[in-house]
Amino acid sequence: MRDCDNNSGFSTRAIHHGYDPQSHGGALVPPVYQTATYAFPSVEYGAACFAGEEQGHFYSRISNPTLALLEQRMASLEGGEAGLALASGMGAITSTLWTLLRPGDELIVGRTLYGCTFAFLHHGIGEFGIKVQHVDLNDVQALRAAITPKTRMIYFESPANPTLQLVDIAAVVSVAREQAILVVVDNTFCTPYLQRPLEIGADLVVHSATKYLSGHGDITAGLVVGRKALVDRIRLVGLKDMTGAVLSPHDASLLMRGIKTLALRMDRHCANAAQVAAFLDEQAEVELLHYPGLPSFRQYTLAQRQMRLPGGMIAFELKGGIEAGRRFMNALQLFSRAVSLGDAESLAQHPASMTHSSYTPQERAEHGISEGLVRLSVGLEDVDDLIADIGQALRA
Ligand code: 7XF
Repeated sequence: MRDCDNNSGFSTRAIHHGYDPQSHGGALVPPVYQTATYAFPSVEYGAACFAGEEQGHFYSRISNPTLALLEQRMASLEGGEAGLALASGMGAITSTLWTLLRPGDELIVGRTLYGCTFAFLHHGIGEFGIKVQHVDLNDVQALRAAITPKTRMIYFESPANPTLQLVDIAAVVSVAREQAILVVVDNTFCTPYLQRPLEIGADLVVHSATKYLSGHGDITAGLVVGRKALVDRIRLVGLKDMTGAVLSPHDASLLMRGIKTLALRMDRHCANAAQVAAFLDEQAEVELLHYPGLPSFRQYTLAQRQMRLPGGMIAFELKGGIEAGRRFMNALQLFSRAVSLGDAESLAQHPASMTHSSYTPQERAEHGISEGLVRLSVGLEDVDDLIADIGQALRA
């Protein structure tokens, strides 16, 4: 085994953790185990695998060596005991919630969430006897008041998609611990390079690995990381029986390739976004600007404490509202008009008509998503070119 353990640095683990080329014919890059099933040496061995008495792989909907390496590596990067790879972020979220919640349970969630997570809660699991309650999680009094003996889980994003509002993870964990309530954090916007909720006391982290983790916009993938007992249950119930949202071995390999450069890319995303945000802050056309790295950001102090760097996402509104936002977006030449985030390419999208169109207009208003909001995923291009593009689009 190479000299890489959980005490090695973040990028060293992102590149080496869990893999020894000498155990694989010297192959520098981990092989892709492109197989759906596994040959058993005996009937007894196969039966023991199915009974959980043997640890071997027996069917790729449940486990696969390529995914196992990715899972182990991500667990190390998040500071968790175990990981589970899935076919998408929604696969990770739905497999987790279907596994850990029962009819009659109550679920407390953050005020603002990604559109399909919101849809799953209200039109999916919420219709199966689970009560879903949105709470401003930065109001500890309100959180305490919302908790009942049936509260099983608190679930949130920080920063939230698309408003970038933060949740004080330590404060939520301290309330949840008093009552043995699970805390699940969607860490998609940060990745473990910027924020590690498990180290603050959360029970599970979920990811859309479609975003920064893979980093190149060429796969959809999801991850769950946390305590082994919980992750094992999500694998054997949520993934195996309820969603079947298994990641392909080839996509697991692409995801590991992306993770190797995560720290480098995140540093650049954050540096570029900080300069784009500073530029937007000076423009007369900009009415409201949300970027955790600006001193004017309402939760700037929390951002400084909780996130290593302020991230690559920016949300803003123009003085002319939705119409001005539309004109601005249509005039962009270097930024692509596209949903998703965390790619090398800079992206601009309109949450109300795109990522958060599964909310009704009234729901968007209640959850703090204004109709004119524009969301930028600042990519890895030269920042002067990005600023020039935004400048010309604002004048258009
Ligand atoms: O199933 P996916 O891999 O697309 O991940 C779902 C998901 C989960 N959590 C957060 C915080 C997310 O942002 C997403 C996906 N969001 C994309 C976006 O906001 O652009 C989806 C494009 S519709």
